Amino acid sequence: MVNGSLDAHLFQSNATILNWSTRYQIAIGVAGGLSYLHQSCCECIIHCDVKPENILLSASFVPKIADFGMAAIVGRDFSKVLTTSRGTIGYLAPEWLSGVAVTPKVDVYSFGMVLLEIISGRRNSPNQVYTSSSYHVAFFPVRAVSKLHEGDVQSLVDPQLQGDFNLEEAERFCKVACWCIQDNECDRPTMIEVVRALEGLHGLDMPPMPRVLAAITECSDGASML
Ligand SMILES: *[C@@H]1O[C@H](CO)[C@@H](O)[C@H](O)[C@H]1NC(C)=O
Ligand SMILES: *[C@@H]1O[C@H](CO)[C@@H](O)[C@H](O)[C@H]1NC(C)=O
Ligand SMILES: CC(=O)N[C@H]1CO[C@H](CO)[C@@H](O)[C@@H]1O
Repeated sequence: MVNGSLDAHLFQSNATILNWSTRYQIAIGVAGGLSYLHQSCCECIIHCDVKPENILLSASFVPKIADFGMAAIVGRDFSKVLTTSRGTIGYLAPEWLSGVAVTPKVDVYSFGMVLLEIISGRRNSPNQVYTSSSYHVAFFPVRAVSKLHEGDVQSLVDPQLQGDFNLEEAERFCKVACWCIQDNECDRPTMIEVVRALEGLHGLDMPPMPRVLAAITECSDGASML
């Protein structure tokens, strides 16, 4: 894949900036690929390590999901319990830590995290923000849910695009991403629903704030700040 992996294009300062229509195409392409793995093959395949490093780009920026080293083939009843958690910190669904059977919804969670990174052009990793009296943790996914509720998705989009993006699509993408990263897998859409929602064919309600993520931003003095 001549254009390398998505992380290089999103996060490296020397890379050419991906324009909005390319980001749109990449997001829909990856969602379609995961939807195929989950629902169209004979067995359900869970990738288990969806992240920008594993999304390769062709010359015309068509995405391809790569690295199936952690993938799991599960039966249609999703009863298979994977004994060790697989994947990458920052993209891991909370149920990996609880020892329950994993379902394709772990990929939905990771996809939601990647989608936020496609929108913002930066890593979601939590940053400690110090002020004179205290510190708090700024975590982009939590900010994304708040801003979505405030109707201010504009401020979440990669500033390198200099405002050159489709706001309606950005709002749609942000809403989908925030549903994908819900704590409870039952609240997350399936990848087929994600594709339809990204394309604007399936409307979604306003997603609630995921509590597990919100807890990350709890302030040292007990107050929650953003
Ligand atoms: C950008 O920088 C990285 C290291 O930070 C390097 O590996 C890469 O080859 C550079 N890419 C271009 C297009 O110069
Ligand atoms: C976006 O970037 C792609 C790939 O570089 C290019 O083919 C396309 O014309 C660009 N679209 C716009 C609207 O600038
Ligand atoms: C940004 C970037 O690296 N674009 C390259 C994608 O691949 C095509 C085809 O090889 C190159 O022409 C671009 O420069």
